[in-house]
Amino acid sequence: MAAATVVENDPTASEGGAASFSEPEVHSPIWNDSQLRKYPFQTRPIPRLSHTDPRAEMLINNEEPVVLTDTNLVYPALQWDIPYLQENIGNGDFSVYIAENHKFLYYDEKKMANFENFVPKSRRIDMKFSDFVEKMHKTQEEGGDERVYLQQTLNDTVGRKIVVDFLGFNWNWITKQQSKRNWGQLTSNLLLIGMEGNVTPAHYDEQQNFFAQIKGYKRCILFPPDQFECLYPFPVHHPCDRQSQVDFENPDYERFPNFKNVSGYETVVGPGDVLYIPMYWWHHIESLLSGGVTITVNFWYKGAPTPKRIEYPLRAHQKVAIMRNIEKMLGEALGDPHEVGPLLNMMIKGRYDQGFS
Ligand SMILES: O=C(O)CCC(=O)C(=O)O
Repeated sequence: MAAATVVENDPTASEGGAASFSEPEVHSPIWNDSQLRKYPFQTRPIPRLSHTDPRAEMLINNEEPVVLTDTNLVYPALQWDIPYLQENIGNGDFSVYIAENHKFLYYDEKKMANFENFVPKSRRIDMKFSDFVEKMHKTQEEGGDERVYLQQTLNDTVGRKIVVDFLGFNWNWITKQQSKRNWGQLTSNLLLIGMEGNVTPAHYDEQQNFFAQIKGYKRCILFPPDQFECLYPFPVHHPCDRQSQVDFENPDYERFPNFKNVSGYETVVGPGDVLYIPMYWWHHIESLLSGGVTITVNFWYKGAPTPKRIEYPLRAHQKVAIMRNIEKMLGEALGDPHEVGPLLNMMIKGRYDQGFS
């Protein structure tokens, strides 16, 4: 699997297609290239490993992505489908995003006051689960561009069977992962129920993530934090903070020339797979085309506290954290987020952007 444009579902690879460290196994293909969107950059496969393989431990320790194929992390949830959830998920409210097309660019509603001209391309509506299912079926039948995506933190409104399934997750394994690396608390489990073809555009999170696939197949393209310059995140005060400004399907190379140098890692996860998405790693996630509904539950953990002794040179993700803090401090000091850019430009232009003789 060398390029995002020529990804092959290698039938000799372990289930899901992406070959790397795995022993050859014979499986009939479960997805094919035609179900993957086409992008103009190269990728390498993310290793697929058993959770008992020492190489998997090493990758997580180094904060590099890996797909774990046999954690049983969400084993009881592998029976979840729309009818089962409709029966058992309870009568709580669910956040459902409705987008004008397949791209669900996240935005922080709290930051919308900073950018009054910002017009989101999706809207969030709270609805009951049965209304979501009805809306999803209707959207599918209509066959237009509009899509829906349920993204709701699991909470105590869920029914008894879901609670029992949740308690049956492999907490033993995941809690060991957390404590071994001195990660902070589990902050949330986000339940994602998406339509085929839905895309979550590239962004990074400030949390460690075990991304557990339950139903259907998702292609996950990741970029390390040192590709910040290729991915052009929105300013910190913008509602789309942490999201790339680049439209992968139609990149504007004049505005974003370094996007030509971007190079990723990718995999397709299926039921039972758990992808480790390290904190500050960019991720673009798409439910396969013509692949049916997808269901995922993620496990977001706070990162480890800053070590008492800082080691130099700093790592790329630490520099990203520094840049974020500078943007935030300047926004506060200047009293207006719109003054951050001009001040940074004044500080840099002709001084730090030309090299020194
Ligand atoms: O699955 C998706 O569409 C997005 C999930 C995501 O961005 C995350 O778990 O951090």
